[in-house]
Amino acid sequence: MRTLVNQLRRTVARLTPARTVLVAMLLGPTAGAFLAYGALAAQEPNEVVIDNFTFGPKDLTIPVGTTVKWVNHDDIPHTVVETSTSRAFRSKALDTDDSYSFTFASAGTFSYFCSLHPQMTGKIVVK
Ligand SMILES: [Cu+2]
Repeated sequence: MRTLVNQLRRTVARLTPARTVLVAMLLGPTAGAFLAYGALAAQEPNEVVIDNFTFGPKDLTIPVGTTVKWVNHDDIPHTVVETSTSRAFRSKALDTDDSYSFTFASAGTFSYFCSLHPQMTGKIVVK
């Protein structure tokens, strides 16, 4: 089922959101629900979505060498800044739908926060 959903997602990725909803309705309730979900909440592996002042997933565990991508879905800017004084990574202010990517070349635990809203925190564990 997952593979089917992914295939549908790839097909749907070329359509506009309005058309996706139309296709979803034509396909019937079950497939349509999956498709609509995919269109609205498509999230890649190793992607952290910023939504409603929250990093999601808040904690992410990845192998060494993985690139993590943060995407801002809020309508106000956010940043992604590693907490330690070495600031292993630090994004600029991300506007709506802007993204920031960082490749983790070494193992460790990397806590981060949004420098504009320091109560927003997350963690990447690299193994
Ligand atoms: Cu923020």
